[in-house]
Amino acid sequence: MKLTGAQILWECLVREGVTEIFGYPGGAILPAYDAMLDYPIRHTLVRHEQGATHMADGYARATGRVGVAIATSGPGATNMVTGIATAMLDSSPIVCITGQVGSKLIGTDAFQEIDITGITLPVTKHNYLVTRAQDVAAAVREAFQIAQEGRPGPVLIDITKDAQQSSCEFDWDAAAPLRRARRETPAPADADLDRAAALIQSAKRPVILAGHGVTISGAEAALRAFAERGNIPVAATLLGIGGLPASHPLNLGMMGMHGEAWVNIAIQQADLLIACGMRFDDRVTGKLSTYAQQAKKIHIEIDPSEINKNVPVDVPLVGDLRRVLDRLVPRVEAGDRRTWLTEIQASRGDSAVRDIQSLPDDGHLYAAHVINDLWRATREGDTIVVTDVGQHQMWEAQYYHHERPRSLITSGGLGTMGFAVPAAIGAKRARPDAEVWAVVGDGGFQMTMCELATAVQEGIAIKVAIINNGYLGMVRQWQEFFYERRYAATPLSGPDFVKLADAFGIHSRAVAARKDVLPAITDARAHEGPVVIDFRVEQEDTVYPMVPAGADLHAMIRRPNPIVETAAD
Ligand SMILES: Cc1cc2nc3c(=O)[nH]c(=O)nc-3n(C[C@H](O)[C@H](O)[C@H](O)COP(=O)(O)OP(=O)(O)OC[C@H]3O[C@@H](n4cnc5c(N)ncnc54)[C@H](O)[C@@H]3O)c2cc1C
Ligand SMILES: Cc1ncc(C[n+]2csc(CCOP(=O)(O)OP(=O)(O)O)c2C)c(N)n1
Ligand SMILES: [Mg+2]
Repeated sequence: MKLTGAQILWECLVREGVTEIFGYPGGAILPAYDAMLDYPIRHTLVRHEQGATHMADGYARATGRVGVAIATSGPGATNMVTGIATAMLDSSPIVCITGQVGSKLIGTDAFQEIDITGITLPVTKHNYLVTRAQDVAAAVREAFQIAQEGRPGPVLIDITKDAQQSSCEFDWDAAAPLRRARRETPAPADADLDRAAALIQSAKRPVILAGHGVTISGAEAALRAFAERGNIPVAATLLGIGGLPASHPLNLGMMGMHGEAWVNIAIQQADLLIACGMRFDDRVTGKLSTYAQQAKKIHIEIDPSEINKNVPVDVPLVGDLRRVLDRLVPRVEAGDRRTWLTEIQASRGDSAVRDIQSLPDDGHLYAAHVINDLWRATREGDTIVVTDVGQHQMWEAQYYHHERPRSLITSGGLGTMGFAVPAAIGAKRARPDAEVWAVVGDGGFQMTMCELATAVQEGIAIKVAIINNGYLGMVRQWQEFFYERRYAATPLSGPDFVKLADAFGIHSRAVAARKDVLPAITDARAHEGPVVIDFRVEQEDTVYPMVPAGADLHAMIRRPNPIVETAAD
């Protein structure tokens, strides 16, 4: 059958199972937009192409399926770069499609011509410049395979206008990925699994480090079986949260820069670390030369380039986490680690007295209260929280106790402010039955708040909780600790967010007292459409504990004990 390149694009996307796409039109992608009307795909018109990429990313993280974004050439394409990099750093499978000027014009500085494959080379897993209609199908099929296989990530397909317009014979089967025949997923040898099992057997103070790979590989049940069989406590990275239910007795909580003190102490005292689908980010390890020095290390990881990258390991197990655990767990003998678990429990008690939740009410509204109440109100339901980047992101990780995988969506590696609102829209598109909350700072909200118009136009009922502290709070915190409180460019004003939401046609209210938090959340949940709540929280609150960048993991700055911080602090 003869089709245009534009038709082939949609034909292939539909066959890849795509039903939702996020994008913004323009001249170089117009043939594709025109053809789109004849295919069963719902298009969400964004307000900025960065939003389209974060929506595709939110869609992907909520489901594990590939999210798709589309934009025109030049500025449309460059606006996508931040979202593509965000997906790259967090191993999120998205496919981005951009229009390109006609193939004969390439290299002439034509109107809206930009070398987007060149620009995105370091932030994509792979990218394509397609200049002929007959190459569209193979590029799309291969892109979907590459985005998902092994360690997932973003792929970009740049299609010239003439490739979209000209026609050729469409043959789906002939376009099956050939050049890059599906690579065998690596698998560790039995002997290595036996070595790992022997290390686990002899360990008295082991800790499992659960990362994003747990969810990516669907290894939640295997992880739980592993932990329970060996009686091994589990610490999570920020992106590993939800891999084991927060309420599971072996779940310690988050590790790293803003991880719980008892978790970091346990890691520093461990005699064995079993890293499961995590990449020893610097936010996780602190200073490498003093990181878990007494511990042997087992690293289960699909990407061989991660092995020995930051932390030297004793037994690398390269492969898909779920499959590796399925082979490892039967080799692990039941372990009695009561002494170790009791020791950890003791340091947990020490932290609890410092917790802001346990401190007497001083009349101030703290972000921790807001997050904790949000958790209380939504914990029974099917709730996804999408956070932005900053202090509120860390408080969310500390005070919202996630029971299920994919219930926290957050930008970890690139730390992209402006992520939350569009990613929440994408997550809601992917999981319309779930309740989706964006927890966002007043700074990050102002970066992509234009996407509220998208939510309204498309009827996407996200709930937005602005943690409004009048500061670029996380940077202010660094200035407080490390720059003698010289607050250069961190005090931040904003519009009246309630009036702003009103102008968008969005239900909204402001909350400044602790007693009003739950009623506002209840009201938002009862409201059918999108909602914005402006939580006016303590301005100079601090995320504790904090491992200063590059410091020893155990050298945490702790919340002063037991003094309550005051507004003057
Ligand atoms: C302000 C701020 C503060 C932060 N503070 C902290 C903090 O205190 N603590 C913290 O943990 N993080 C923190 N982060 C996040 C941190 O920067 C990293 O993003 C995070 O630690 C990465 O977690 P990860 O290694 O589990 O996930 P990723 O970076 O997504 O890595 C996943 C790993 O799993 C592997 N993998 C993928 N699929 C599979 C599979 N099928 N089988 C096996 N392996 C697989 C990948 O190859 C990769 O190596 C912070 C971020 C910000 C913005
Ligand atoms: C796009 C982008 N620019 C700058 C930063 C650096 N940065 C990290 S956290 C932060 C402050 C965020 O402020 P806000 O959104 O109000 O959240 P808060 O920390 O106050 O909760 C900044 C500027 C970033 N992560 N992303
Ligand atoms: Mg702020």
